[in-house]
Amino acid sequence: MSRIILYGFDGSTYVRTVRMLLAEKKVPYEQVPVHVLKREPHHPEHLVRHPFGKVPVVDYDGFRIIETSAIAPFLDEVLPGPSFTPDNPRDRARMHMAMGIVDSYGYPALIGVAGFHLFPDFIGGPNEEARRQSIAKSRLVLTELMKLRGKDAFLAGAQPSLGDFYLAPICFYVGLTPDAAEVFGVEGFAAWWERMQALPSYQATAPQLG
Ligand SMILES: N[C@@H](CCC(=O)N[C@@H](CS)C(=O)NCC(=O)O)C(=O)O
Repeated sequence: MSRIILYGFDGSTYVRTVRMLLAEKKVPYEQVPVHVLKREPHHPEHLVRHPFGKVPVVDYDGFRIIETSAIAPFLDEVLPGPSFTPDNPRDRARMHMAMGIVDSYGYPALIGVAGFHLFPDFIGGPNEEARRQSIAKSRLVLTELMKLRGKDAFLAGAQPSLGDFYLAPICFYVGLTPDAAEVFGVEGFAAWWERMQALPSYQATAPQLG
């Protein structure tokens, strides 16, 4: 059996993306809880692993991988169990669109909303104008992702994919804030969110708060 070491603490949304995938694959792994709010990704020993000071990082039998967009597809391909990458090229493109949208626009906007309420020190203090902009951008992101989903149960088809594992951990934090109803009040979101929260891999990877 391969040895997998995951660097990153449970509170990280990108780390949870990888943890959800590993939970779905039912594969054991070791975890080194590099803590983002304690700024541990910027400590010298972690910068050796990830020169840009981020988590997750994965070692797979000594092969080091950084960036979730590389880690998740790699693990999905090499590990046994069901695949979370659609076979069909169009659905696969939808999955990659979802991952790209979350990475480029969704994460900053949604974490902007969550950070305003939950980690104001980490994001540089509460800023009401930034909060309003983050809410508007978050709604745009979720609206477009739900259009991408269309009539399917999940973002790229009838089954969950890596795209869903990207989005759900970030929504978790927004769901803890007083802005959740406004951010989540876009067409189609509620049904998707209910399905995601029911997944055992989502439930098994909830971060311990406090
Ligand atoms: N592009 C990276 C982004 C990962 C990322 O932003 N991770 C956050 C935690 S969710 C982090 O490490 N932040 C540390 C920091 O910015 O100081 C990836 O896809 O893995």
